[in-house]
Amino acid sequence: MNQIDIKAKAQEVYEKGFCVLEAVYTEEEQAGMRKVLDGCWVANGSPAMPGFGFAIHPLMVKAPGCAPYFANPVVIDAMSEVLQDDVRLMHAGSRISNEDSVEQIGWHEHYAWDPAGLLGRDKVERILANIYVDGCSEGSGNLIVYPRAMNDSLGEPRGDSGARWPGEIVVDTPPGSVVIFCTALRHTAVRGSRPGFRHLFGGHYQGWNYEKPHREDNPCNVREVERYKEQFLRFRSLVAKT
Ligand SMILES: O=C(O)CCC(=O)C(=O)O
Ligand SMILES: [Fe+2]
Repeated sequence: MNQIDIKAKAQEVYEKGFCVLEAVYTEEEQAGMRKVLDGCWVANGSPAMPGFGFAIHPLMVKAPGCAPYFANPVVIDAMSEVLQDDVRLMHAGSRISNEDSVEQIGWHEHYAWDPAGLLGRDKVERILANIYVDGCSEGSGNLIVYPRAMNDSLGEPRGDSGARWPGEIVVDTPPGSVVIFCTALRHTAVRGSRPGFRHLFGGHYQGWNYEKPHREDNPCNVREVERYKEQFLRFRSLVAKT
């Protein structure tokens, strides 16, 4: 874990839109994350998962037990390097899917601001960091991205929403990995060959000094996480100004 070159990872986000932090959560942590997410699914009546799967938003309100897992120092340091600022959690959510879920979700991005802003920007202003509890693989289901450099124009989609695109990159990671990506990175995800749940959760992040609102911002600094803020200072730093 401590061999990860944070600066090189941040550079990858600037050059191709994403980077992978491999296996930054232990097996024990992975089991803990599954327990929290599955508990939320059960508490909601264990619904079937056609289409996109089971979405949990806002995660901090519906599954506050996820909060401690946001406090991963390697992930926070890498995000800080990308954002060139202290890191603030702006949105938290989860997607659980299984063999009943759609074979491929539609290609999309999360930029939401005027795409003209991409051309002249001097840093990546907002990122996602997805925790792939079960990894991203042929078995568990890959994340697929269309690479972009920081100042590339958003441009038109490279194909149909539900198709595979020439030039795409299939992301493959072991369990407990995190993928950090620019909100402007187009991505999709495919169903795995293995039956069972695929657990994903994570957040959108901005620097504390970059206050631009975004349509996906959701409440993170909520009553449900008060206890975790006291217990986990790195988590606190994500949701409360120090
Ligand atoms: O399921 C995935 O790997 C990606 C889900 C997604 O679109 C996202 O987290 O923004
Ligand atoms: Fe997405």
